[in-house]
Amino acid sequence: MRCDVFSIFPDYLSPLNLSLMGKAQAEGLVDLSVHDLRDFTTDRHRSVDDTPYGGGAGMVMAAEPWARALESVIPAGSEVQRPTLIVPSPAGEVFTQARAEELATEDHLVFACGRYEGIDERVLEWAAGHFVVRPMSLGDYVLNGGEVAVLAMVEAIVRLIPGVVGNPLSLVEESHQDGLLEYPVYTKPSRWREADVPEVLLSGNHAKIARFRRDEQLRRTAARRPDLIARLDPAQLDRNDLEILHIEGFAVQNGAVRSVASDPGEN
Ligand code: JEW
Repeated sequence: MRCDVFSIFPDYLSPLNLSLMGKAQAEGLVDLSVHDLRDFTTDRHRSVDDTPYGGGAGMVMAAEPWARALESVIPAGSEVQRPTLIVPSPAGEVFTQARAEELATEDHLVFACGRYEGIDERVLEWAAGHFVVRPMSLGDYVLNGGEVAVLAMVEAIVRLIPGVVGNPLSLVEESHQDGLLEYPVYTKPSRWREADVPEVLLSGNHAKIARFRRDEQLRRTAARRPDLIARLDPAQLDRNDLEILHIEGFAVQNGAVRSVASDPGEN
Protein backbone atom coordinates (compact mmCIF):
# COMPACT_ATOMS: atom_id res chain seq x y z
CA MET A 1 0.00 0.00 0.00
CA ARG A 2 1.17 3.50 -0.85
CA CYS A 3 0.34 6.34 1.60
CA ASP A 4 0.93 10.04 0.94
CA VAL A 5 0.36 12.53 3.75
CA PHE A 6 0.25 16.31 3.22
CA SER A 7 0.69 18.71 6.14
CA ILE A 8 2.20 22.10 7.03
CA PHE A 9 3.73 20.28 10.05
CA PRO A 10 5.35 17.21 8.46
CA ASP A 11 7.43 16.63 11.64
CA TYR A 12 4.16 15.95 13.46
CA LEU A 13 3.90 12.74 11.41
CA SER A 14 7.37 11.43 12.37
CA PRO A 15 5.92 8.76 14.71
CA LEU A 16 4.86 6.98 11.52
CA ASN A 17 8.52 6.02 11.02
CA LEU A 18 8.67 4.24 14.40
CA SER A 19 7.68 0.86 15.79
CA LEU A 20 5.12 -1.18 13.85
CA MET A 21 4.75 1.44 11.10
CA GLY A 22 8.50 1.75 10.69
CA LYS A 23 8.82 -2.04 10.43
CA ALA A 24 5.99 -2.26 7.89
CA GLN A 25 7.83 0.31 5.79
CA ALA A 26 11.23 -1.36 6.18
CA GLU A 27 9.67 -4.64 5.03
CA GLY A 28 8.10 -2.98 1.99
CA LEU A 29 4.50 -3.64 3.05
CA VAL A 30 3.80 0.09 3.15
CA ASP A 31 5.38 2.91 1.17
CA LEU A 32 4.73 6.07 3.18
CA SER A 33 5.66 9.62 2.15
CA VAL A 34 5.02 12.75 4.21
CA HIS A 35 4.99 15.98 2.19
CA ASP A 36 5.23 19.62 3.32
CA LEU A 37 2.26 21.52 1.86
CA ARG A 38 4.37 24.69 1.77
CA ASP A 39 6.55 23.09 -0.92
CA PHE A 40 3.56 23.54 -3.23
CA THR A 41 3.14 27.28 -2.69
CA THR A 42 4.34 29.80 -5.27
CA ASP A 43 4.57 33.08 -3.31
CA ARG A 44 7.62 34.44 -1.52
CA HIS A 45 6.02 33.92 1.92
CA ARG A 46 4.92 30.33 1.20
CA SER A 47 1.45 31.19 2.50
CA VAL A 48 -1.26 28.55 2.72
CA ASP A 49 -4.13 30.46 4.40
CA ASP A 50 -6.39 33.46 3.86
CA THR A 51 -9.41 35.16 5.46
CA PRO A 52 -12.83 33.47 5.21
CA TYR A 53 -15.49 34.70 2.74
CA GLY A 54 -18.66 35.48 4.69
CA GLY A 55 -16.64 36.52 7.71
CA GLY A 56 -16.06 34.66 10.95
CA ALA A 57 -13.13 33.85 13.16
CA GLY A 58 -9.82 32.44 12.01
CA MET A 59 -8.30 31.60 8.65
CA VAL A 60 -9.06 29.09 5.89
CA MET A 61 -6.55 27.03 3.89
CA ALA A 62 -6.41 28.33 0.31
CA ALA A 63 -7.25 26.03 -2.60
CA GLU A 64 -4.26 26.41 -4.93
CA PRO A 65 -1.46 24.94 -2.75
CA TRP A 66 -3.75 21.96 -2.01
CA ALA A 67 -4.54 21.38 -5.68
CA ARG A 68 -0.85 21.55 -6.65
CA ALA A 69 0.04 19.18 -3.80
CA LEU A 70 -2.65 16.64 -4.60
CA GLU A 71 -1.89 16.77 -8.34
CA SER A 72 1.66 15.65 -7.51
CA VAL A 73 0.36 12.21 -6.41
CA ILE A 74 -2.33 11.60 -9.07
CA PRO A 75 -1.28 8.45 -10.93
CA ALA A 76 -0.29 9.21 -14.54
CA GLY A 77 -3.17 8.97 -17.01
CA SER A 78 -5.50 6.75 -14.97
CA GLU A 79 -9.12 7.65 -14.30
CA VAL A 80 -9.50 4.03 -13.24
CA GLN A 81 -8.09 3.05 -9.82
CA ARG A 82 -8.59 6.51 -8.32
CA PRO A 83 -6.71 6.78 -5.00
CA THR A 84 -8.77 7.44 -1.86
CA LEU A 85 -8.32 10.93 -0.43
CA ILE A 86 -9.00 11.04 3.30
CA VAL A 87 -9.62 14.52 4.66
CA PRO A 88 -9.75 14.61 8.49
CA SER A 89 -12.54 16.92 9.58
CA PRO A 90 -14.81 17.33 12.61
CA ALA A 91 -17.61 17.32 10.00
CA GLY A 92 -16.64 13.95 8.47
CA GLU A 93 -18.06 10.45 8.59
CA VAL A 94 -16.86 8.77 11.81
CA PHE A 95 -13.77 6.59 11.36
CA THR A 96 -14.51 3.12 12.77
CA GLN A 97 -12.92 -0.34 12.68
CA ALA A 98 -15.19 -1.15 9.73
CA ARG A 99 -13.74 1.84 7.83
CA ALA A 100 -10.20 0.77 8.79
CA GLU A 101 -10.86 -2.74 7.40
CA GLU A 102 -12.24 -1.29 4.18
CA LEU A 103 -9.34 1.14 3.72
CA ALA A 104 -6.71 -1.53 4.50
CA THR A 105 -7.59 -3.19 1.16
CA GLU A 106 -6.83 -0.02 -0.88
CA ASP A 107 -3.71 0.36 -3.06
CA HIS A 108 -3.17 4.07 -2.53
CA LEU A 109 -4.34 6.34 0.30
CA VAL A 110 -3.75 10.09 0.38
CA PHE A 111 -4.29 12.11 3.58
CA ALA A 112 -4.82 15.90 3.57
CA CYS A 113 -4.16 17.42 7.01
CA GLY A 114 -5.90 20.75 7.36
CA ARG A 115 -5.24 23.43 10.00
CA TYR A 116 -6.92 26.69 11.01
CA GLU A 117 -10.69 26.52 10.25
CA GLY A 118 -10.21 23.90 7.52
CA ILE A 119 -9.68 23.72 3.75
CA ASP A 120 -11.54 25.73 1.05
CA GLU A 121 -14.46 23.45 0.16
CA ARG A 122 -13.75 23.76 -3.57
CA VAL A 123 -10.63 21.61 -3.09
CA LEU A 124 -12.81 18.65 -2.10
CA GLU A 125 -15.14 19.22 -5.07
CA TRP A 126 -12.21 19.47 -7.51
CA ALA A 127 -10.47 16.46 -5.96
CA ALA A 128 -13.53 14.27 -6.55
CA GLY A 129 -12.51 14.25 -10.23
CA HIS A 130 -9.26 12.43 -9.37
CA PHE A 131 -9.81 10.71 -6.00
CA VAL A 132 -12.50 8.96 -4.00
CA VAL A 133 -12.87 11.75 -1.43
CA ARG A 134 -13.71 10.78 2.19
CA PRO A 135 -14.01 13.52 4.84
CA MET A 136 -13.47 11.61 8.11
CA SER A 137 -13.82 12.40 11.80
CA LEU A 138 -11.90 10.61 14.53
CA GLY A 139 -14.79 11.30 16.92
CA ASP A 140 -16.98 14.04 18.33
CA TYR A 141 -14.34 16.34 19.78
CA VAL A 142 -12.35 19.18 18.22
CA LEU A 143 -8.65 18.89 17.34
CA ASN A 144 -6.46 21.76 16.12
CA GLY A 145 -5.74 20.02 12.81
CA GLY A 146 -5.79 16.76 10.91
CA GLU A 147 -2.36 15.42 11.91
CA VAL A 148 -3.34 13.56 15.10
CA ALA A 149 -6.34 12.06 13.29
CA VAL A 150 -4.05 10.81 10.51
CA LEU A 151 -1.66 9.22 13.01
CA ALA A 152 -4.56 7.28 14.51
CA MET A 153 -6.13 6.32 11.18
CA VAL A 154 -2.86 5.18 9.55
CA GLU A 155 -2.02 3.04 12.61
CA ALA A 156 -5.48 1.45 12.63
CA ILE A 157 -5.33 0.76 8.87
CA VAL A 158 -1.73 -0.41 8.47
CA ARG A 159 -1.87 -2.98 11.29
CA LEU A 160 -4.61 -4.78 9.30
CA ILE A 161 -2.38 -5.27 6.24
CA PRO A 162 -1.34 -8.95 6.11
CA GLY A 163 2.17 -9.43 7.51
CA VAL A 164 2.31 -6.19 9.52
CA VAL A 165 1.07 -7.55 12.86
CA GLY A 166 3.26 -10.41 14.05
CA ASN A 167 0.56 -12.77 15.30
CA PRO A 168 -2.40 -12.93 12.84
CA LEU A 169 -4.40 -14.83 15.51
CA SER A 170 -4.70 -11.64 17.56
CA LEU A 171 -6.37 -9.97 14.55
CA VAL A 172 -8.75 -12.92 14.15
CA GLU A 173 -9.66 -12.78 17.85
CA GLU A 174 -10.20 -9.01 17.61
CA SER A 175 -12.50 -9.18 14.60
CA HIS A 176 -14.58 -11.83 16.41
CA GLN A 177 -15.82 -9.51 19.11
CA ASP A 178 -19.61 -9.62 18.68
CA GLY A 179 -19.88 -5.85 19.12
CA LEU A 180 -18.80 -5.95 22.78
CA LEU A 181 -15.89 -4.26 24.54
CA GLU A 182 -12.82 -6.37 25.32
CA TYR A 183 -12.62 -8.43 28.54
CA PRO A 184 -10.05 -7.36 31.19
CA VAL A 185 -6.60 -8.93 31.03
CA TYR A 186 -4.09 -9.86 33.78
CA THR A 187 -0.51 -11.10 33.99
CA LYS A 188 1.93 -12.25 36.66
CA PRO A 189 2.23 -12.00 39.58
CA SER A 190 -1.12 -13.61 40.51
CA ARG A 191 -1.12 -11.50 43.71
CA TRP A 192 0.03 -7.90 43.31
CA ARG A 193 -0.18 -5.38 46.22
CA GLU A 194 -3.02 -7.35 47.86
CA ALA A 195 -4.90 -7.63 44.55
CA ASP A 196 -5.58 -11.14 43.23
CA VAL A 197 -6.17 -12.17 39.65
CA PRO A 198 -9.75 -13.57 39.37
CA GLU A 199 -9.41 -17.18 40.52
CA VAL A 200 -11.24 -18.67 37.54
CA LEU A 201 -8.38 -17.54 35.26
CA LEU A 202 -5.97 -19.79 37.21
CA SER A 203 -8.34 -22.78 37.14
CA GLY A 204 -7.49 -24.21 33.72
CA ASN A 205 -11.24 -24.70 33.13
CA HIS A 206 -11.53 -23.26 29.63
CA ALA A 207 -15.34 -23.29 29.49
CA LYS A 208 -15.54 -21.38 32.79
CA ILE A 209 -12.86 -18.94 31.64
CA ALA A 210 -14.74 -18.25 28.41
CA ARG A 211 -17.95 -17.63 30.38
CA PHE A 212 -16.19 -15.32 32.85
CA ARG A 213 -14.69 -13.29 30.02
CA ARG A 214 -18.03 -13.04 28.21
CA ASP A 215 -19.74 -11.88 31.43
CA GLU A 216 -17.07 -9.21 31.93
CA GLN A 217 -17.50 -8.05 28.32
CA LEU A 218 -21.24 -7.73 28.82
CA ARG A 219 -20.88 -5.93 32.19
CA ARG A 220 -18.39 -3.33 31.03
CA THR A 221 -20.19 -2.76 27.73
CA ALA A 222 -23.47 -2.19 29.60
CA ALA A 223 -21.76 0.24 32.00
CA ARG A 224 -19.56 2.13 29.51
CA ARG A 225 -21.21 1.74 26.09
CA PRO A 226 -24.97 1.25 26.41
CA ASP A 227 -25.19 2.33 22.73
CA LEU A 228 -23.42 -0.94 21.79
CA ILE A 229 -25.79 -3.02 23.94
CA ALA A 230 -28.76 -1.51 22.11
CA ARG A 231 -27.30 -2.80 18.82
CA LEU A 232 -26.92 -6.44 19.93
CA ASP A 233 -28.94 -9.11 18.11
CA PRO A 234 -31.04 -10.88 20.80
CA ALA A 235 -30.80 -14.09 18.71
CA GLN A 236 -27.05 -14.11 19.43
CA LEU A 237 -27.52 -13.96 23.24
CA ASP A 238 -27.78 -17.06 25.45
CA ARG A 239 -29.67 -17.34 28.77
CA ASN A 240 -26.55 -16.48 30.74
CA ASP A 241 -25.98 -13.34 28.61
CA LEU A 242 -29.57 -12.23 29.20
CA GLU A 243 -29.21 -12.75 32.94
CA ILE A 244 -26.06 -10.60 33.10
CA LEU A 245 -27.70 -7.92 30.96
CA HIS A 246 -30.76 -7.96 33.21
CA ILE A 247 -28.58 -7.37 36.28
CA GLU A 248 -27.02 -4.43 34.38
CA GLY A 249 -30.47 -3.00 33.60
CA PHE A 250 -31.24 -4.31 30.10
CA ALA A 251 -33.93 -6.64 28.75
CA VAL A 252 -35.24 -7.81 25.37
CA GLN A 253 -38.31 -5.83 24.27
CA ASN A 254 -39.87 -5.97 20.78
CA GLY A 255 -36.91 -7.92 19.39
CA ALA A 256 -34.24 -5.50 20.62
CA VAL A 257 -32.15 -5.09 23.77
CA ARG A 258 -33.50 -2.09 25.67
CA SER A 259 -32.55 -0.27 28.83
CA VAL A 260 -35.13 -1.05 31.52
CA ALA A 261 -36.40 2.04 33.38
CA SER A 262 -34.82 1.87 36.90
CA ASP A 263 -31.57 3.53 35.68
CA PRO A 264 -32.46 6.84 34.03
CA GLY A 265 -28.82 7.24 32.85
CA GLU A 266 -27.68 10.70 31.70
CA ASN A 267 -30.95 11.77 30.07
C1 JEW B 1 -10.12 18.16 12.82
C2 JEW B 1 -8.96 18.57 10.72
C3 JEW B 1 -8.38 21.04 10.36
C4 JEW B 1 -11.16 15.94 13.46
C5 JEW B 1 -11.84 15.53 14.58
N1 JEW B 1 -11.65 21.97 10.09
C6 JEW B 1 -11.83 22.42 11.12
C7 JEW B 1 -12.07 22.94 12.38
C8 JEW B 1 -11.11 23.03 13.41
C9 JEW B 1 -11.49 23.55 14.61
C10 JEW B 1 -12.78 23.98 14.82
C11 JEW B 1 -13.73 23.88 13.80
C12 JEW B 1 -13.37 23.38 12.58
C13 JEW B 1 -9.65 22.63 13.32
N2 JEW B 1 -9.26 21.74 12.27
C14 JEW B 1 -9.44 20.38 12.24
C15 JEW B 1 -10.05 19.52 13.15
C16 JEW B 1 -9.57 17.70 11.61
C17 JEW B 1 -8.89 19.94 11.04
C18 JEW B 1 -8.62 22.14 11.15
C19 JEW B 1 -10.81 17.26 13.70
N3 JEW B 1 -11.91 16.53 15.43
N4 JEW B 1 -11.30 17.58 14.91
N5 JEW B 1 -12.40 14.32 14.82
